[in-house]
Amino acid sequence: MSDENAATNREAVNPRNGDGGADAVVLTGAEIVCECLLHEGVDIVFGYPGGAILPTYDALTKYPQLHHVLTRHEQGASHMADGYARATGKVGVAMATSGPGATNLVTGIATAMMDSSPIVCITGQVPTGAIGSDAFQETDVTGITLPITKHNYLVTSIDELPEVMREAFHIARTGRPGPVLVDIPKDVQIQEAEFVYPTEPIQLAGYSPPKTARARQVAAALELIRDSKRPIILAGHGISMAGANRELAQLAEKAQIPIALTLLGKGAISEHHPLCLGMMGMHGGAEVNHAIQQADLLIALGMRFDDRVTGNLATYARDSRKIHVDIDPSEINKNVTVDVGIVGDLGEVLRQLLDRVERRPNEAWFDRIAEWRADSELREIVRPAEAPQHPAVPEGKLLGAQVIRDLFEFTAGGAITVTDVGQHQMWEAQYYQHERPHSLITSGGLGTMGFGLPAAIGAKMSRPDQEVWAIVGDGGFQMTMMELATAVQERVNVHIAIINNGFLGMVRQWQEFFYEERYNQTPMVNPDFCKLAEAYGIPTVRVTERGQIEEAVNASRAQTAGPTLIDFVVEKEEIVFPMVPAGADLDDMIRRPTPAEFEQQRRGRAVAAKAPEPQTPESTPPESKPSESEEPAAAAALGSRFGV
Ligand SMILES: Cc1ncc(C[n+]2csc(CCOP(=O)(O)OP(=O)(O)O)c2C)c(N)n1
Ligand SMILES: [Mg+2]
Repeated sequence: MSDENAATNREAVNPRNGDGGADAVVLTGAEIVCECLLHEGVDIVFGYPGGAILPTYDALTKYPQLHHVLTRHEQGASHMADGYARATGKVGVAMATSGPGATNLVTGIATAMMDSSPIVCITGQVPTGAIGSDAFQETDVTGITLPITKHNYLVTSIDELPEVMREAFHIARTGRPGPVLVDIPKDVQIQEAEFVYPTEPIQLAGYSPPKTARARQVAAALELIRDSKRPIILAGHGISMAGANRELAQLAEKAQIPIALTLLGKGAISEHHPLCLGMMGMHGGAEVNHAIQQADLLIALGMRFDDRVTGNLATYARDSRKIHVDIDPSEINKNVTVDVGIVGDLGEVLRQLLDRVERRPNEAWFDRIAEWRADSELREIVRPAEAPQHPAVPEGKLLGAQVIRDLFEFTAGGAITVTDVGQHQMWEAQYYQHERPHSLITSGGLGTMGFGLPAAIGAKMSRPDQEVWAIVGDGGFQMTMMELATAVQERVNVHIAIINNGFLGMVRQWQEFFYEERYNQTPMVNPDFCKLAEAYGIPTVRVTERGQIEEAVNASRAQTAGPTLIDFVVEKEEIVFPMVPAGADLDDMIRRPTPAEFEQQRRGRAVAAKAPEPQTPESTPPESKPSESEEPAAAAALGSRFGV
């Protein structure tokens, strides 16, 4: 991530003499925090006050350029800062008091860490003299967040404060971005000192994010590309974070290499691009996973071989050579051993490769992928109205997958979508095709339920020009739905789509597949979400049939002030297909049957109902066999429960 957003809106405010110059002035620690925020280009702070941070809240009154958003829970503040950051690449800022305020930020910090999102969290701390005494609302937040921050600081002297603040933003936004926490004891906020904003270049021992690749590594990568017959690019979050989208497309086009996307890689290249295959991994396209397994060269760009995209590492892309480019050296050879590891900025490295890349396209490789895709299309349930429908689609039921597909159509694919975690998240990934970077915001690494609504509020506040949809499950929404009040208070025009299946749907799916349909603790008694939102004064509509979606979406889009909410009441027992069971081989997927297989199974079930007999192995479609996984796979259940 570049430094370009830094220090842009510095309208210097010196509350004591108002001249804003670089000359030293005497300020409190709290005022220094505000000055530094302005220097860093911050315009919005998401937070929640309390005793140990009160001096800074008081100082904020003198800085009207810093708009403070009062969340209803500190978790909301860290997710909003994260959503704000992901939508623009600017650093998001969250603020909280000590103790419970600080610990409430933790889930949001860990979420940002796992997805390399640049946020700075500022927490109040008990006075320095009281640290370690179990003082009221004391907690060791730098200790707690050590493993989930890129870096953190406890500021024990006001003299350190300006430099620490500057470093915090620098570390958050440079190299592989991530969260930084600055913990400031109350007395440090109150003390006074001369303040001059440091201007000398930041030099941190042991921290200098690499830029270009070594010529030898570039040559080695080019050789592997030239010799490959079945190459595939694996594009991750790093592409959009580095702003290397154009270079990615150019590389793929010049060398005629297909591209598979990780979940956070969506938006790296338009999903309508002919070389873009779509999403890989646990709920990725079967044709994409087959292509990865059959490839002779993986070119992994800004992705980290997460277990959700590799499946069983022992059998992962066994016959391929591997190139891995990442800004973070610790990612190279972490999960997957590679032939060529390149550490550098993706934009720079891709430009280095682009200059000299050559390859003869192999039509046979594209033909194979097309065959796999044709097979996937047979199994597809969300089809245009005029096409014959898959027999597995239940009559008169609204499917979550259909909702997402229609939302994609009726927003012309142009919205920023922010999801929560669960089945709806995977349907979003499968059915909302993204064209632009930063247009899908989702918790990929930590998989944080409750992320969706607050992150969408943050995203809309950083991109007020964009249409923003929060696509949330009925479970996750209830984890942070108190932030409806924040959206109302700030008049944030975020459109909320609840995919309401009355279940913790994704967990229910695992119980169906791997725990013999024991649906323990996954059905939910929900509130009336429309009435709930109406209590906040939010316009709502409930949708129970596919035919109602267009009108509801249009009505929602027509509202341009404040939030709106649609309660999509969908089929309870829908499954996200395909699925690679955890730990299984990547191409050993549970598939939805083709129409022909489905009819065959239906006939088989009818016969079995007359004269019950154990299922023959042949009645299970070949690719539908459950694989050996760490889950106690209930093989018998799998054969009979393939419909949606
Ligand atoms: C904070 C948190 N707790 C638990 C989980 C485990 N989990 C993953 S998906 C899921 C169910 C989500 O249900 P819902 O929000 O209704 O979405 P659906 O799957 O039904 O679309 C759960 C409990 C999680 N990801 N995050
Ligand atoms: Mg649900």
